[in-house]
Amino acid sequence: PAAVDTTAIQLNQVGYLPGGSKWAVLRDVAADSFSLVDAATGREVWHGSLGVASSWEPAQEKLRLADFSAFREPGRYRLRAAGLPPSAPFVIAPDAYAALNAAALKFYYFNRAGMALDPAHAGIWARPAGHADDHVLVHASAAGPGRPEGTVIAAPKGWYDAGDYNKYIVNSGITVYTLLAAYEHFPAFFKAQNLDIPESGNGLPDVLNEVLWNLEWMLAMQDPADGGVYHKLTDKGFDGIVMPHQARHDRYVVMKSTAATLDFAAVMAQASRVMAPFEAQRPGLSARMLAASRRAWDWAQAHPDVLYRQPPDIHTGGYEDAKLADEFAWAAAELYITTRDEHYWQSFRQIAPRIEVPGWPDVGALAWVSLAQHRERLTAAADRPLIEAQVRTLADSFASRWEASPYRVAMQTQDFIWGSNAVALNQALMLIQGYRLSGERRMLDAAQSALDFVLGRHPTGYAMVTGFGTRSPLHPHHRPSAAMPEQPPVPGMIVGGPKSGPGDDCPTPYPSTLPAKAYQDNLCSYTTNEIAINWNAPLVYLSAALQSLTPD
Ligand code: 9MR
Repeated sequence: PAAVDTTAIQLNQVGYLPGGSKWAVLRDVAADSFSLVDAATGREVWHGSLGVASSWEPAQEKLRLADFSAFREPGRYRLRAAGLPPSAPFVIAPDAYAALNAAALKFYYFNRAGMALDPAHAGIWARPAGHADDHVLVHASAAGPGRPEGTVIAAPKGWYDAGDYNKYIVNSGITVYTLLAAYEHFPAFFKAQNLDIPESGNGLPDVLNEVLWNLEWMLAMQDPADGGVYHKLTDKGFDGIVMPHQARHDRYVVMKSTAATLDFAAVMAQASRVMAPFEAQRPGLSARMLAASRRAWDWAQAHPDVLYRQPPDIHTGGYEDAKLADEFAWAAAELYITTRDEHYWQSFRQIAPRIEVPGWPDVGALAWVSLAQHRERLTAAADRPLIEAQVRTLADSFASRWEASPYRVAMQTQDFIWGSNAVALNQALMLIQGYRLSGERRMLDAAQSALDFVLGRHPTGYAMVTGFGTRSPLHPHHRPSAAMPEQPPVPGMIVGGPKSGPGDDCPTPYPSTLPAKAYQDNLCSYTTNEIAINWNAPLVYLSAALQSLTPD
């Protein structure tokens, strides 16, 4: 347990950028003012007034806000107010999120399937290779004329999805998209970054090196006979708490689904344009990705409504999505941007998906984000005002929620679903798009607040990323971390976060049933304390965005 009470004064336990907005939340405080003190000497460096008392519905605490945005001096500080224990220490630094970003990306290396993690790159988290996936069986549900049931295929590499050891195309889709979008939007930031992974220094930015590990697996998930894409590569059931190399059950590819095939089409089109300038490093790869994307698109046209249905003998994650219009629109948009072929624009325009916070079942926003990013290079058919208006309207709605929030976050009660931390981060991803289009400072500030939220300006008092902040999860639902109990958990992983509804996964009770407080740092809590590739990706995006966009 942390020596400081991180719930009395809730703030970003990692820190703030000098020119960024800086907020803290104080619980049950009688004083009307607060001060910032130097963490080493205790000397007061700044003081300010607290806002009026209010309550935030998802946490129901009596709280007051402290705004110290005007204080910009780099250093290490604590916040104090009469009657409360001092806050956790935090920094103000021009590179406040650089280490966080690198760790959040390096998590993907730690979650690689099919590779031994050597001590030179993995340090104390080194481990033998697991899941070579060079002998994968075609499940009955995936059988086709070219590949009857039991056919052996190879689909190596890829990332484990989460705390489990399975690999799912739908969740890989939004994850790869978000990481590639981070690179497309902030190339200078990533070109300067070295993650110290085995490929570092090979002429590709490390973010691309890492994403290629998963893209290569995804390519192997397409049936060469017809272009359809398997929904997942999985064991029949979840493994126990063992290291990857100790998990030796048979592996299967299960069903082809329209959602998986369209998500594949979207990210292969995107990856094709991202890889185009790297022909020298990876000859032919960009063209191969585009061809794979087109074939997947064509399969989905011929099979527009194949929903994933879990076969009775398969018990791992489902990623079942019954609403496919957004997947069609997203694939169409990415193919349009990459090929400039207007028939894909027409397909997108016919659907014009509703824009809402992105998530694995809701990918429509990803299409709008990509179109906005590439708006100057689209053909004449594209409706630029519509594209900009869609993105700005959603970002504006989150900024308005943030302004009206007693807690200064866009999050509301209904947002505390499974993976609430990633909901906050994906709202911020949309706020960043709004800021990039409009230059409206409140959108940047609202995005900053989402990062603050997951890093400790949170009713639980947790910085939700392993290894960061004063009080962070020590027992994430992550098999390799749990199977190495003598080590701290793998760093840089964001946990799912509190979730409304009865938490019945643990024998130990949740500390609260309130939506923003129903969280426990316990291995059993797969509903609130698991980690996942799709939750880390917007953390990578947002930390790079704030680091790149916040004025000095
Ligand atoms: O993130 C997924 C969440 O939206 C679903 O409600 C939940 C239950 O189906 O599954 C989550 O995804 C899990 C996946 O099915 C298996 N690997 C771990 C994922 C994170 O918990």
